[in-house]
Amino acid sequence: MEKLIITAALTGAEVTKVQQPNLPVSPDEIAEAAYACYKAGASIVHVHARDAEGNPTQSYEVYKEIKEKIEAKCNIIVQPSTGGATWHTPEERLQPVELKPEMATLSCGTCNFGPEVFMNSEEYIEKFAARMKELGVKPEIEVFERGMIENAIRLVKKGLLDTPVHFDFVLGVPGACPGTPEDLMHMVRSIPAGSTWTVAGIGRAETPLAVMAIVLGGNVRVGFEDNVYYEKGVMAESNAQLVARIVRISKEIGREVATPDEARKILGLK
Ligand code: KMH
Ligand code: ZN
Repeated sequence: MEKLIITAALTGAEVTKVQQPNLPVSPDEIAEAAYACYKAGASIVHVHARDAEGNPTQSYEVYKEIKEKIEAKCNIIVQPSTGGATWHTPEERLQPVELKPEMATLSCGTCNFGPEVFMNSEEYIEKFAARMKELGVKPEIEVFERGMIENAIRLVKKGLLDTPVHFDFVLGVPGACPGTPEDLMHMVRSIPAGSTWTVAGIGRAETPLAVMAIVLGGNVRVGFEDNVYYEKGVMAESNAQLVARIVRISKEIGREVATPDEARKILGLK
């Protein structure tokens, strides 16, 4: 089995400092949190930018600042979001891809997202995929519902997405696919042979689905974007604390954790 790739999803677009006082929001805070997660064992950092008021932004300039600050500290893989917040326009969302990061997320379908709708039309999925391909950015396919896997396979058939595809199953978003073990198994059985995958369990689904992924040969995403608690009723202290728990569990199970360079090899990054 390959070594385990741990992604730290540090900030997200929805969580606030009121909900999680240690949420990293400024570029300096995000870079510091990324470095702490790197030291704890993460090899990818999934980044959402915030503006000076702490609101989600897809600004090229803010992502550039964050990327440069992280890269000055360590060689963790920087994976900006192209999902942004539900109210960002597709043009806004695509901006961080122009920085030519090694990876970026690519949501492959529309779903409810709490009280909102996370809109990803075929037209824009294809535009995002085409631009990522032009710039040599490896997409991580965000899957919130089963049909989104088929949309990714369609991108492959149209020549807009290279294989092997890397999927991220985001399970437990209110309004989209729940985060049960059965749901994860169904997703894992539905992807083309040779694909790589990770799981981001939302809220209380985070740790159980992570354990499944470690055993099944998948990979794990944790962090405040997905879950702000360490256990029921107890806030997590930091993103790195959530990463450290996964490292511990993985070692106990006998699966080693990948460094960023080992993750680059496993994912075929250039
Ligand atoms: N904030 C969500 C609406 C991604 O980063 O690619 C979308 C999201 C997905 O977080
Ligand atoms: Zn995200």
